[in-house]
Amino acid sequence: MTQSPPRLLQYGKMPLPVLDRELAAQFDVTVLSEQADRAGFLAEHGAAFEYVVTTAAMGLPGDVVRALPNLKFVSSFGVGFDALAQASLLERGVRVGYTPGVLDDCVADMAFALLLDAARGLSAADRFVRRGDWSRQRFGLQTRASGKRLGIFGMGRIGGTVARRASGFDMEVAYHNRRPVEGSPHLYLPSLLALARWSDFLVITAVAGADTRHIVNTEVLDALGPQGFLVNVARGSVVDEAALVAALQGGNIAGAGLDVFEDEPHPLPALLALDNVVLSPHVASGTFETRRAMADLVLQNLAQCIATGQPVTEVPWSAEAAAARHG
Ligand code: 8YV
Repeated sequence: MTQSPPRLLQYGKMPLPVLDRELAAQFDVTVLSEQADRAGFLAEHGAAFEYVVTTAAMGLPGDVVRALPNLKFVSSFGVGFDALAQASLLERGVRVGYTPGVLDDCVADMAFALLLDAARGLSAADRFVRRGDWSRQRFGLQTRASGKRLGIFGMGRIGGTVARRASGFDMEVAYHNRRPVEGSPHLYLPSLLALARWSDFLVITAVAGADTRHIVNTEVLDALGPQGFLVNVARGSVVDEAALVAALQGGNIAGAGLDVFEDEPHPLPALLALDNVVLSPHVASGTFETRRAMADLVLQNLAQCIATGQPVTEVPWSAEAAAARHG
């Protein structure tokens, strides 16, 4: 007799349909978001699931974790883990896999795309041509990017990849992190404020969490100054979006490029009316190649965790949180 495939709770649809199909081919899948009565379904069937798949964007709330008494492993599609219910997962000793490394290049590429677009007004220029304005007037002069100062807040894998891109643009790089990165050739500045003061372009690649929430505030934006540009490819929560709107409206900074927002998919309406900000719908990792690599890692993490109890790439919860881990 053939063994039946393990049951898998998919929190919602994956960002690439082929992964939905691959999961359905290997597991007995239930998609929670497709259940009319989510709480009722969990109350009745929660104990049947040991494995869950979700994404960094969808996350996994504590009430779902608590409704799955036999949960052993969560495989998350994405590198961010701020939307996963850390306390409930750690308390229950649930292992969590995620997809670091494979998206660094595409996220860094997107940081540069936003930086160049914001500096050179590319999206605004595109609108200008399409409106037919070119036959009536000249497009205004923009800001040079090459040779300028690039500040990176969060010098992890993605920050380091952004720094490598910068050398092709002859940019000087400095960064701020919780602590200096050993062996980094770049200037370490002791605070985000000092980094903002130093930077022409400030790129945010920091991990989101309670300690970085709204850390890019009015004071930091004022320090970046009227010639400065902000680029955010991390999480919307790191930037006080209302303060950013005020800074863009008042000319306190020159412009911004944003892939992430505080309340996705709802950027503050005031942002939509501004020509000095470039908006993209949280797609920094959204290439065929990178999403495929992320999908592969989601599947590998599941397979290895089922076989050995240990994912290939496990979420590095903070040291304090891990120390409090039970089980
Ligand atoms: C994901 C992301 O594509 O990896 C992350 O943390 O935010 C994105 O790369 C997204 O979460 C998938 O839904």
